Amino acid sequence: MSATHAPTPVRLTAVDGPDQPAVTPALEALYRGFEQELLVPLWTEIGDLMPAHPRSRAVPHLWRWEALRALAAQAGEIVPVGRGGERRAIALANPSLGGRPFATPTLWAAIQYLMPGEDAPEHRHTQHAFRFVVEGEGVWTVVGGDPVPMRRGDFLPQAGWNWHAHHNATAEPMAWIDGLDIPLQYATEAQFFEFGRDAISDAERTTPDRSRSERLWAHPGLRPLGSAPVTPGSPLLAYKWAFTDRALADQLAVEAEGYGGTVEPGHAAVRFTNPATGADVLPTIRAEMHRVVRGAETAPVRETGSSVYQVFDGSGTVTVGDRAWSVTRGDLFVVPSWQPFSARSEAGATDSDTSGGALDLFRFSDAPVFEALRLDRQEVTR
Ligand code: GTQ
Ligand code: FE2
Repeated sequence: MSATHAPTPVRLTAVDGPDQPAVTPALEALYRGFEQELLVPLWTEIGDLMPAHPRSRAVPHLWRWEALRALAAQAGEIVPVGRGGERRAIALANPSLGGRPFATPTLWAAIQYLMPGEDAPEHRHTQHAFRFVVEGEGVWTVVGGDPVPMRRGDFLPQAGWNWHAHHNATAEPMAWIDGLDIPLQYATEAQFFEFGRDAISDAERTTPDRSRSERLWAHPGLRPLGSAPVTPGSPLLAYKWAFTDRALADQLAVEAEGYGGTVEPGHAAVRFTNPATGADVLPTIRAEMHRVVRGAETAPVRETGSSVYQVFDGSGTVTVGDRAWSVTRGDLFVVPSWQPFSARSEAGATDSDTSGGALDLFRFSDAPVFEALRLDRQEVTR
């Protein structure tokens, strides 16, 4: 089935300009001829089509977690989750992307909410996805038949075309964020989607403390010889907070002993990687956790490609291009392509953090795509 599209006419306006031909009746006639034949010359478009440096349609924007969670809880009361709609997921819509549910031109970011005892039905799609948990627990995501617990601080990748369902096994509602490459795949016009079974099996509805994937793949530097990765992303389905936290704390301790190891003074960071390859955890999405110690400030950096951040713990000020916000736990914000970003960690009015005063920032981006296309560039702007 193909949609019918009304053809969009070409409209060319002859304008006076330094690099434009003289506006004459002959030029007007030429442009009418171009319109007739659906032709557009480069000389009227080049500034827009081939800018000197990246220009993002997306703008920096901040969403407050408190507001998101309240609306998701409201949705929990009145919007059922089931086959067809598939997920009670509510996406961040960048204010300059035409009302589309796109956080950036390439990335989807949503809050998802499951009520006690609820099931999100099984499906699969080509879009690469992950979950990140800023608070709560009680949901198991079942990926390829493997039930994986979701708890605060856990990062759970799920590469495209894996069957997946989620179920809340507790008496409390749970919220988390999803990141997917939906806008990128939308632009590629190469997506596929399939419904799975209406209900998962009793074995898949169990609530183990660790998934099979973790028991096989979550041993640093140890590759299981009997188990080959079966997906285009990481075979490890959960990166538990205890490991991430310890990696960051150890990095800062090694730095304090005078041996480096951090990105810059007071700024520790780790990337979530595929334990079978060392590459990014998903083909199209990079994910990292950053820790900025109290009082430290990161150097402003701009990069091609876009990012979404969620404050995991602590508070501080983040600066994105010409915007700056005081942020606290759960807040989400967008860094568009080539906009400088920096973060300062400082005490906040509503601090209840357990990070020793540090600002912990979860970040995901489209960097693997830009690296594959050799379009990755980075610049410190100070
Ligand atoms: O949980 O499977 O936010 O398929 C968007 C699409 C979540 C999911 C989203 C999805 C999912
Ligand atoms: Fe899904």
